Amino acid sequence: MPKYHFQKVEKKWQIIWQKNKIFEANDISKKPKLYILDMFPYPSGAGLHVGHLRGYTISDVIAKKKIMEGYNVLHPMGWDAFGLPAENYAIKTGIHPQITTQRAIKNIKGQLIRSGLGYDWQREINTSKPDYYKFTQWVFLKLFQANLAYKKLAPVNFCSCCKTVLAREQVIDEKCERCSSEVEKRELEQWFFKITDYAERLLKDLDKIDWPENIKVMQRNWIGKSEGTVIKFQILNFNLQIEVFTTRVDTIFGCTYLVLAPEHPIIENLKSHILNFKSVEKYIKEAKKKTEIERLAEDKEKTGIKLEGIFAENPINGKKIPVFVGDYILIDYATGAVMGVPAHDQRDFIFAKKQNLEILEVIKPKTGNSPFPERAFEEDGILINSGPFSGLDSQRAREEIAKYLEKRNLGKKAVYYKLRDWCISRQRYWGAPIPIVYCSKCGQVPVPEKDLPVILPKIKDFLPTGEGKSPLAKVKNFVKTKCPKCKGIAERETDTMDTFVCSSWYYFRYTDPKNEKEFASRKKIEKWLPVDLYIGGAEHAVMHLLYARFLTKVLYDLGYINFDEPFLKLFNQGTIYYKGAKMSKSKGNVVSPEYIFEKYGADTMRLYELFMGPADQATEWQDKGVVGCYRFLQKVWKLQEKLKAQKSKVKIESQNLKLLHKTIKKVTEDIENFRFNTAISSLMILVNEIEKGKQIDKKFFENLVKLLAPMAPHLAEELWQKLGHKNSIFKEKWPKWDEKLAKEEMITLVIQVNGKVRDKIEVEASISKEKAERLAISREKIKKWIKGKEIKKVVFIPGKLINFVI
Ligand code: ANZ
Ligand code: ZN
Repeated sequence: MPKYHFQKVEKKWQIIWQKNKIFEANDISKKPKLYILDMFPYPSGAGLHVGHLRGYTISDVIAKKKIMEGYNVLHPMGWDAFGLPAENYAIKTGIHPQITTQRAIKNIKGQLIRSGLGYDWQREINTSKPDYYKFTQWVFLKLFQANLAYKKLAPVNFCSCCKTVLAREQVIDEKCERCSSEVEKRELEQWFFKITDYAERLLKDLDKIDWPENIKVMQRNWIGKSEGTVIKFQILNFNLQIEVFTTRVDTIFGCTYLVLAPEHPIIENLKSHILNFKSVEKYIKEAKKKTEIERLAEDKEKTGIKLEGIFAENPINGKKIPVFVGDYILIDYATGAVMGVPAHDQRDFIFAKKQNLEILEVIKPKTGNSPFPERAFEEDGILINSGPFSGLDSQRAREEIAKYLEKRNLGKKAVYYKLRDWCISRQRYWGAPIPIVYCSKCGQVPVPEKDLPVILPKIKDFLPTGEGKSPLAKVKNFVKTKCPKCKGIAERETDTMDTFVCSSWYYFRYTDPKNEKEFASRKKIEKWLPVDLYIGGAEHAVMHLLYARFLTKVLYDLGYINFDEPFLKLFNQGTIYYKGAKMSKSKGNVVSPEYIFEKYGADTMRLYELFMGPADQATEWQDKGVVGCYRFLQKVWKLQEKLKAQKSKVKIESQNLKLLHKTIKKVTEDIENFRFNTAISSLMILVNEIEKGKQIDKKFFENLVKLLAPMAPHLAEELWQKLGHKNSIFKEKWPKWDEKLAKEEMITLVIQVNGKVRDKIEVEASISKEKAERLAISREKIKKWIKGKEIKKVVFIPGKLINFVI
């Protein structure tokens, strides 16, 4: 029997698909549209390993099935080509990032094509090309014009090894995400996008999208909405006030001191009256060096220094209280000052013990005992020692006290968000230049749209400078320019944009990738967007996914688009592990797709990626599993040989027909619900069944091939051709099932206790032992017999009876 020569066959179909535009989207077709999007990769020199291919395989199977179901599918791919990984790789090898990126793209594109992934390569985009970043710069201008982009001096997280500013998200455990060096705090002029203006909408609109709950929770936490009260504390003997923000105004009678952030401006005003200012100044200087994460770390001691000679007044009872500076108070959250309530906040409790401050209990638990005075009692309860508010419960007290303060103009309700504005400045070469010009007369002048793109000059010396300046600052003929307004001599901004800006709008560009005038035409945007299904790794839970949502809302507000959420449905594929660790180049435990292509073929790889476990769960790659999938495909191939050798036409036996329709139903629904592994299992059962029969029905076999096509497209095409068809199988209709035939047969299951019939139930014929047991135990008639008794054994005869031995 001739073997299946997958290598030749796979190559052959990859060429035919490309030539016949089988997987290209149609801008004018009247068929219902579907936009299925993968998170685009950054072109790393290392290429892809089989772990990367899991998500791509999943989206590809869905896209292919949807094409067969009659949808006009947009399934594009491109390159997130700017940024640190590409640049670091270039720095390491000494070759210009443009060249290394180009090489990496060529390599990865080859890997994707060899995987049989059906992308519309006509729409390929590359964020590092001028025709793309022209519109990244346009996006910047739109935000600038809308007052959503601004520059300010800001303390930033700086990595002295990568020589660049890092976003808050790129700092992990006080270390740089990329190189693991310690992160420092520095003050630099930075560009920001005002994402904080959108905090409430970013939060609220999570309710209208179909995303995994864990990702929504992460976004909610990241946005961090907090409702509370701002209270004004008078500074004694000065006409100055300190505003604090608290979520626990019910504890105000227990406030025995205040703490200010080291950067709080009032310290400067009080300078000459602070008796120990020298020590205070020293403390502040030290604090500014630390990173935010260091300052907030739970396990770190909360330090502070008293402002000698300064006192404030608690507005609720006129109590005179001391004021401290403490580095665990952040200047850029809420008001940058807090009231200390040591009896009801553990952090304050430790602080007060250390500083020998008064600790006043003002909340008792409703029931049970308080952990106070061993530690702070942090929950809601009943107020005590709180004047007229004593006896109220915390929630009521918060309302009443807020009202009381508000009436006297001493406080008001307030809402704050943890979310910060998005710092988009990078002092790096490999990014889109920020389209701003500085003129001594006109100040910050945006580059006019007609002058875009501001081309990133091709330079040899692309190493970071380390002074907090971009390498572009060294390129004289880039920096020197004319002011767009007054035509006088001016200088360009030399920072480039965070690559998350490039990837915050790329899904628009696929709809109209060659448009030179607009980021995408309105017509094409409205044809394709929003994205119906977005697939990628859960590591993008906050940054990319939040920035993309933000940008979509901005473009919506500016009237460019008519929807305000970019991704209707999100799916995160599970991580692949190998030899006990997450598969990754740095751990040295990668399986290269090339190895699988050569030895087993792309279809085997695809099938295994899908079969290895539930698609959204982490799974271990097993070499044995790959072999199993390979054998399965060979078996399917052999069926075709058998069919060919057979002379007479056969009719399918009715049992098999039922199985076929059940399988069609199952595979269809399973793919719809990302249950690829069970879809494949049912195909395996079907194949075994066909194999058992003496003869094979052609129509029957054709249906099997169609069901297999999205997962093993090369084999399916080849079989389809061998079955005598001229067209690609992806031009065929997805099989339909007959509900009557697909219906589970029902049987009467007898339930016995100690061999005596006690009940009967109608169940599906294929019921498992576990399910039968669960059902049987829940029956009233059975409960009566087994209640309080130990079940020693359960006998199950499929399709007939279940017997409990007690
Ligand atoms: C008094 C109090 C008593 C507090 C108590 C808590 C418990 P969220 O918004 O949920 O994180 N806080 C306010 N501003 C701060 C800043 N800039 N830096 C550090 N901490 C700050 O919690 C708000 C609470 O965090 C506020 O409520 C304040 O401490 C602290 F029994 O005020 B609380
Ligand atoms: Zn000017």
